[in-house]
Amino acid sequence: MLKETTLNHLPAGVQAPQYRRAEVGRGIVHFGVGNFFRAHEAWYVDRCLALPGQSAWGIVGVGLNGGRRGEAKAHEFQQQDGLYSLTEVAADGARRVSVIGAPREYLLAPADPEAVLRRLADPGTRIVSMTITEGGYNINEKTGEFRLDTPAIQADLANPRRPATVFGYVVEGLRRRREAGVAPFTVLSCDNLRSNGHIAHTAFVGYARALDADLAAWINANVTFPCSMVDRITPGVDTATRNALNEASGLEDDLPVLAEDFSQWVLEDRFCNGRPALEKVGVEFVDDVAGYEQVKVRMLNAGHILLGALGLLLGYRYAHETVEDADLERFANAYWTLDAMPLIDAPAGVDLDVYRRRLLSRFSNRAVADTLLRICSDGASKVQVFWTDTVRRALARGHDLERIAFGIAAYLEMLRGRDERGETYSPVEPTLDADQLALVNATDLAAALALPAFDGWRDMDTTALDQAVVRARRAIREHGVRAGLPR
Ligand code: CS2
Repeated sequence: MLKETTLNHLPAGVQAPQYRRAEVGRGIVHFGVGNFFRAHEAWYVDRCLALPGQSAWGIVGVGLNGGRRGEAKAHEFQQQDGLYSLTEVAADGARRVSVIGAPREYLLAPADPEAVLRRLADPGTRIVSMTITEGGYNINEKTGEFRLDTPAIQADLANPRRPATVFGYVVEGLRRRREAGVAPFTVLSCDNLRSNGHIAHTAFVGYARALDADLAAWINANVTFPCSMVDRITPGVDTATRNALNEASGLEDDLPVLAEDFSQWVLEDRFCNGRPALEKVGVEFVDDVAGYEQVKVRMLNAGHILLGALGLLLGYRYAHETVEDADLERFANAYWTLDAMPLIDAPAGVDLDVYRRRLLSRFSNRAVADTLLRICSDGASKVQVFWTDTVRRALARGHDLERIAFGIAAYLEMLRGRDERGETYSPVEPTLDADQLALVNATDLAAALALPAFDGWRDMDTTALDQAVVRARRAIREHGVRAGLPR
């Protein structure tokens, strides 16, 4: 088993943490210790820890979900002393395996909420980062405001000293710091959102305001919420993948992570209480992240869900299969070059066509074996986040809507859970209830356009778009995806 005590005899070819773990502090608390965080932020921080003067920046991981799964995950982390292996694979199959030691501790919030609050209030905690998914910020897309009316937020507002949501925890942690005269921490969103720092600001200050106006004003004045663009394709790890990874590495790791060799992190340098020397390990610090994030979200993420929906309908299950299909590759290229790229304000020095070509090569990485069901999971939130700007600009400029409509149609048809070969699969849509999901099977093919996924452009005149979506859905049903693809 991978543990602190086995670090001295790792199999050949596996790199151990390059620092003394016992000396590593707990400067960062992270909510949402999923595979992406473990392949991205934790990997950057891990390399920082090997540099002189950086030992304060170890990570405390926090899991918010209890239940059997949450408990099992916490148990695995605790058993392995927070250690896990990361396998990075290139498109040509070359791989590198390292043991990541940056996460020093894992706290399961429902099991011990006070331990999490103590950690948040501790002066040693100087950054609170999070990967809580695109849909996790509880923002009403129509108003842009934090939603106070959900049961989870209502419960935290009614009992703010015993919170259960990330908003409740972070704001209670900040309240304790303010009361104790301790400087606040930076709140760092690492989710794929438009202006993720601003959205995090809206969310946390919005929650605090509903609780205590003075505290909200203090947070507003003293806490920083840097924007960031995060990027690394990190597939899910099922039992078969876990076994294959362990077989290849020679490790006995219950929590291995797999990722592509590419990684990018662009950050605004606004940290109110210090930060690790991330610039020394490849993180780019810029004044304005917006352009980088437009490129990433509207090209990679939007392309992902587009190819994901079309691919699932055609009977594919993996990302690389979609770009190996000449029709889908052509369609994705048309979407990027004709719809997405002309509307992106790319930062100086970023060549969108180079970016597009690199995307195709990244998507073709077979060793990553990224599943289309993962890519499309929570599509209702992703469509909203990844497509809204492109759709709004296209509507405003009277731009050709065919490909966009076809993408929306494919997403809706995909939700029906049956591919063109008649095989079924189970789309993962945690935010949609049964009535909403039933809309995709309604006889009225426009009915599903009422889903919140499309709220981002509902205030505009969408008649032409809606009609094109209905036509595309009919074409997909009658002639199949391939025949229906806009030329
Ligand atoms: C994917 C992302 O699930 C998705 O929406 O597009 O997880 C994607 O793999 C990452 O954003 C890559 O950085």
